[in-house]
Amino acid sequence: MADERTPGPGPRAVTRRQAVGALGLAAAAAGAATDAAAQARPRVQRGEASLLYPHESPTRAIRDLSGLWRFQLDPGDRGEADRWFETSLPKPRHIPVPCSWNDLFDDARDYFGTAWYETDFHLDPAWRGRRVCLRFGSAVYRARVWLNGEYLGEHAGGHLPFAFDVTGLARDGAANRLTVSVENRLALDRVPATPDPKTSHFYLQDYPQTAYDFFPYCGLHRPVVLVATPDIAVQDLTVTTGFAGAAGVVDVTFAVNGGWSGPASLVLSGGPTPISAPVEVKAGRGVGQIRVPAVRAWSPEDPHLYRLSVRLGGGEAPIDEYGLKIGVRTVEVRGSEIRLNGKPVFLTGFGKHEDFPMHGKGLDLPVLVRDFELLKWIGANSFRTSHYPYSEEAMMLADEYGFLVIAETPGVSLVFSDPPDVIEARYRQLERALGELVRRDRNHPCVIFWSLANEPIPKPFHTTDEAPVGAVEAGTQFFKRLFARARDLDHTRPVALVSVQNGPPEWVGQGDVICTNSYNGWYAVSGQIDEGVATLEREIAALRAHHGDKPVVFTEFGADAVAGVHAHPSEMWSEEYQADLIEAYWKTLRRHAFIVGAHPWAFADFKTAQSIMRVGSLNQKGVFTRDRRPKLAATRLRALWGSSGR
Ligand code: GCB
Repeated sequence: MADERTPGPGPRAVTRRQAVGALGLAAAAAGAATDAAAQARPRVQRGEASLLYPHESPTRAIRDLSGLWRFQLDPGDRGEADRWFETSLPKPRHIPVPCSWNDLFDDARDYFGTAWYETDFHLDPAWRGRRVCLRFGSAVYRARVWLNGEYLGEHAGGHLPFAFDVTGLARDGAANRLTVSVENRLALDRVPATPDPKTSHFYLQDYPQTAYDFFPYCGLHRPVVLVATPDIAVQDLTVTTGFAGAAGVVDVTFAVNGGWSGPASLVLSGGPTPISAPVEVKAGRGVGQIRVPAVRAWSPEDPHLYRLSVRLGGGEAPIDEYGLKIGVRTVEVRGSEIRLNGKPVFLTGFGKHEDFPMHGKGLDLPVLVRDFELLKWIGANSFRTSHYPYSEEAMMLADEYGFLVIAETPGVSLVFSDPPDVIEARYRQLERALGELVRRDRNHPCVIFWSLANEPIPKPFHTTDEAPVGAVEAGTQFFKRLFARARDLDHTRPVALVSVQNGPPEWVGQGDVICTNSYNGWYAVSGQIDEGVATLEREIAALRAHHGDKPVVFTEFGADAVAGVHAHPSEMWSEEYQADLIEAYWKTLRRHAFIVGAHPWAFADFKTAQSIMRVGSLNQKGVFTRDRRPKLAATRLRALWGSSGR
């Protein structure tokens, strides 16, 4: 959520009175004819912005501000002191939004400081008298926002939406200037963190040095939109689903701003006939239930979605209407099984990345659709949002395609040999991100469990340091708190974290599902697939010994393959070696009933920092190339996963 408490140096705090006053001035400027109508309506006061995905409805409209914005790097951090938000950027160039800045400008590829974005917009005159919010899909890492020179607030962490109520601040009948500073310093106390070369002794240097294995793309990565709603509107919504015999049960809780009370209704369509249920909203809270006879349960085989609308008011024309697509399904862990709608599932699929040349991590709808088509082609039923929350568009499309999604926080490569105050700062950031993630994605049927972190480690990889005494215990306590928080936020889904080579068991064992990454035949026992498999068998036995009958998912395994490199007999870096190793892993994992998922790493090659480990600054463990051409492993997997295509 946008943090509006941090005041900007210089910008004035906006009080509610000023906001209302601004609307009054704008209305005067707009002319006498419209004045009469505007004044007949009650004035809308600024309040808290809703984070709900901005779907349009008969009462709601959006304006997408995507396009070419003005952009300026600020290596000397002059912008705030020189009040660029009050004037205009002194020497701007053009940048597309959404997009990462790194692949566009030669001087910006390795720029990890502050950059400024600016655009202008006019409000739709039809929006007069309505609540207007400004919503960002995500900004990596920290964004500070001004509208017409007024400071709105900031958001840190990236990958998740934030919004501001700009009612009255956005001028009606005149141009508005929106200014955003985005800063992405690679820092020790952030999530994800960058290790401090002064305190860690690396035997492998990367540039830029990160603790994680993907390029730290930065910028306004997802759409920025204006949302117009009625003054009284649905503010937040939680949907949970279950079954009662052949019927589906849809429980809905929603919040209405301003503590509103009054009649409302829920309407579910997508079955033979629409079903509605009345709800009495009291003090801003509505609770209702819909029973769906002969329900079509959501599953990968039949990803049927119903449309749920919440309508406020008792008359013909709703005061507000908010609608979204939902699926009716249950997820649970029973013994060694993950059950979807009561039946065990086996997860085939991959860890992925949001990554493509030029766009970087910017929302790229063509790539998104192509990826999902290829996932279907290869016979995947699932993927993990490694190693951060993906776009809301990706989650909606996963609902439509019927993919089972392991939704991951940005908690990648947390290192527990770092100082306690640093670990605590990361905890606070990660807990905040987890809350934002659950709030954003909890209504998606595709999300089958949460992953709280990927590969937390007692000491950084590629260092000669010893893990200090207490590092494992520090992690145990950290994850105790985080698991408790996750279960508190959502009691309807399992929670896990993804470990590497099984460990430490005290951390991963707190999960409902045991997830592990395993690189025998590559980083360990390099070049020897048979030996790698023997080591894998020992790992599997150890997992069983540590974690009883909990279900296990192998969330990563694989090998780099440079497309076009061949070898017989197969050897490392060739397409054959990658395909053989993945096949050997797959066959081994399938022999153990408590292993309920196998995700080779990765779906496609992706950009990384420069290092002697990464030819062409790419991780080449993709079974598709970065431009999505299949390697030998893709056709091998397609045969193993028995895909019939689409
Ligand atoms: C891992 C990480 C992943 C890396 C991968 C690799 O264990 O989770 O982010 O890209 O290994 O290829 O090294």
